[in-house]
Amino acid sequence: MKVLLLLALLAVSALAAQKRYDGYKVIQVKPKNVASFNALAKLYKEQNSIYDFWTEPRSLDESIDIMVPPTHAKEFERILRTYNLEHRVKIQDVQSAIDVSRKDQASPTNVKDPRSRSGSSRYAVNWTQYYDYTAISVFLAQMAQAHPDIVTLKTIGKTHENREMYMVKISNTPANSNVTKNAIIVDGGIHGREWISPAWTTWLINELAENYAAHPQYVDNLDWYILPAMNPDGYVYSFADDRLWRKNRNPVNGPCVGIDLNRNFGFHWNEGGAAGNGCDQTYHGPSAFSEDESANVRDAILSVADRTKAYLTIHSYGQYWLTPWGYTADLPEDYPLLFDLAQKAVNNLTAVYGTQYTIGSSTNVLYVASGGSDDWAKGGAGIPYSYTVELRDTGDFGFLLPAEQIIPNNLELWEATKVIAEFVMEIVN
Ligand code: 0X9
Ligand code: ZN
Repeated sequence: MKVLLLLALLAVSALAAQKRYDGYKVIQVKPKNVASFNALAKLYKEQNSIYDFWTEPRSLDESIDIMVPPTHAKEFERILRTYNLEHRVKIQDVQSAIDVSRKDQASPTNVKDPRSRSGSSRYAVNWTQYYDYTAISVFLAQMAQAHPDIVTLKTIGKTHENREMYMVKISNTPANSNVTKNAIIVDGGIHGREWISPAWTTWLINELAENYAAHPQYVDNLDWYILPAMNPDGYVYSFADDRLWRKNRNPVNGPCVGIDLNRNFGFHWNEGGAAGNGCDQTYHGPSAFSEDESANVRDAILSVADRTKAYLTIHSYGQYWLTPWGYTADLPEDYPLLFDLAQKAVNNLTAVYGTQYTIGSSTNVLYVASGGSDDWAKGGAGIPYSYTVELRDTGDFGFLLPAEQIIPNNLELWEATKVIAEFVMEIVN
């Protein structure tokens, strides 16, 4: 009895320590003319540490989701009135939405017995909930142990807070053979709050390894390198302290913590769409690859880049299949090829449940944002087919995507991934 009470108290105090979002609203706004677009772009540029732009200003007529704190509700209403902005409240109270989504979060992993709470499941994660970084790490070790013939777990370095970062190699090419297969890199979790992303990368590992027999061609003809969570500190912080945390946890800039790792990669770094202010959500950091996490990912990718034909970096949300470049509106020379493959992948994705994705270069579909891992993968590491994929949804839940959507999301994304895999298999060097 005493133990139960203690556990309950611990759970309550853990919740109490978390950042709260009482009275915060997510409001969808549609700028209809240049003046209102500019006003929102200015707000984004100058006050994005106050207003959290869940989606960033794109262009006229494209709606934006902005999280407005209660302290600035009046000011925001004034802006809406001044510009006569069309708007809709998407989330009435962010804290209530977070509370509802708690059921989607598996209880913290008991390190001694990570399987204790998942009951029937053989492994530490089972995609009916979102799992913490410990469970993910245990799951990776379990996969390597269960499938030593095809799964190799490699540590690629440590995070700022000293957590291990992992890369999973899925391959049945014997180490001593001189066969060289084309490779695909898939990574996820660069932004802490985008939980659906590691929920996909772990599923993909399971699909390739555990379900190998259902489709052996994808492993027989390719090597896969999967980095399931590129920002472990941010992910852990999002679980334990602040559900909506995006950046890493390096306190490099005075009172404000964190660098946006997807502005820290070294290809046209700091050439637009990245903030110089450390308090901003898109702070690019003091220099390219200044962060342990981005430097580790860079080195891991470079170690296999020569054989790698496709790079998929998985984010949420918005349902976009994006090509480089993110630093300029110019298109890469081979854009028609990238677009064509993306189109085939998205067609197969949509065929599953009708989910629509928008395809295009990230600057043209979204906004300029330099220092992204996708741009560097193509421009720096020379991987031709580099894509950022923004998963479900289009903003009904945003980052708080209910866990019951994990499996449908993954099943449709698997169809798209198979298209990429089949294409990469056929590329002759
Ligand atoms: O802004 C980002 O980093 C990505 N969107 S998110 O809402 N998940 O943060 C898009 C990145 C697209 N790629 C580049 N701009 N290079
Ligand atoms: Zn993201």
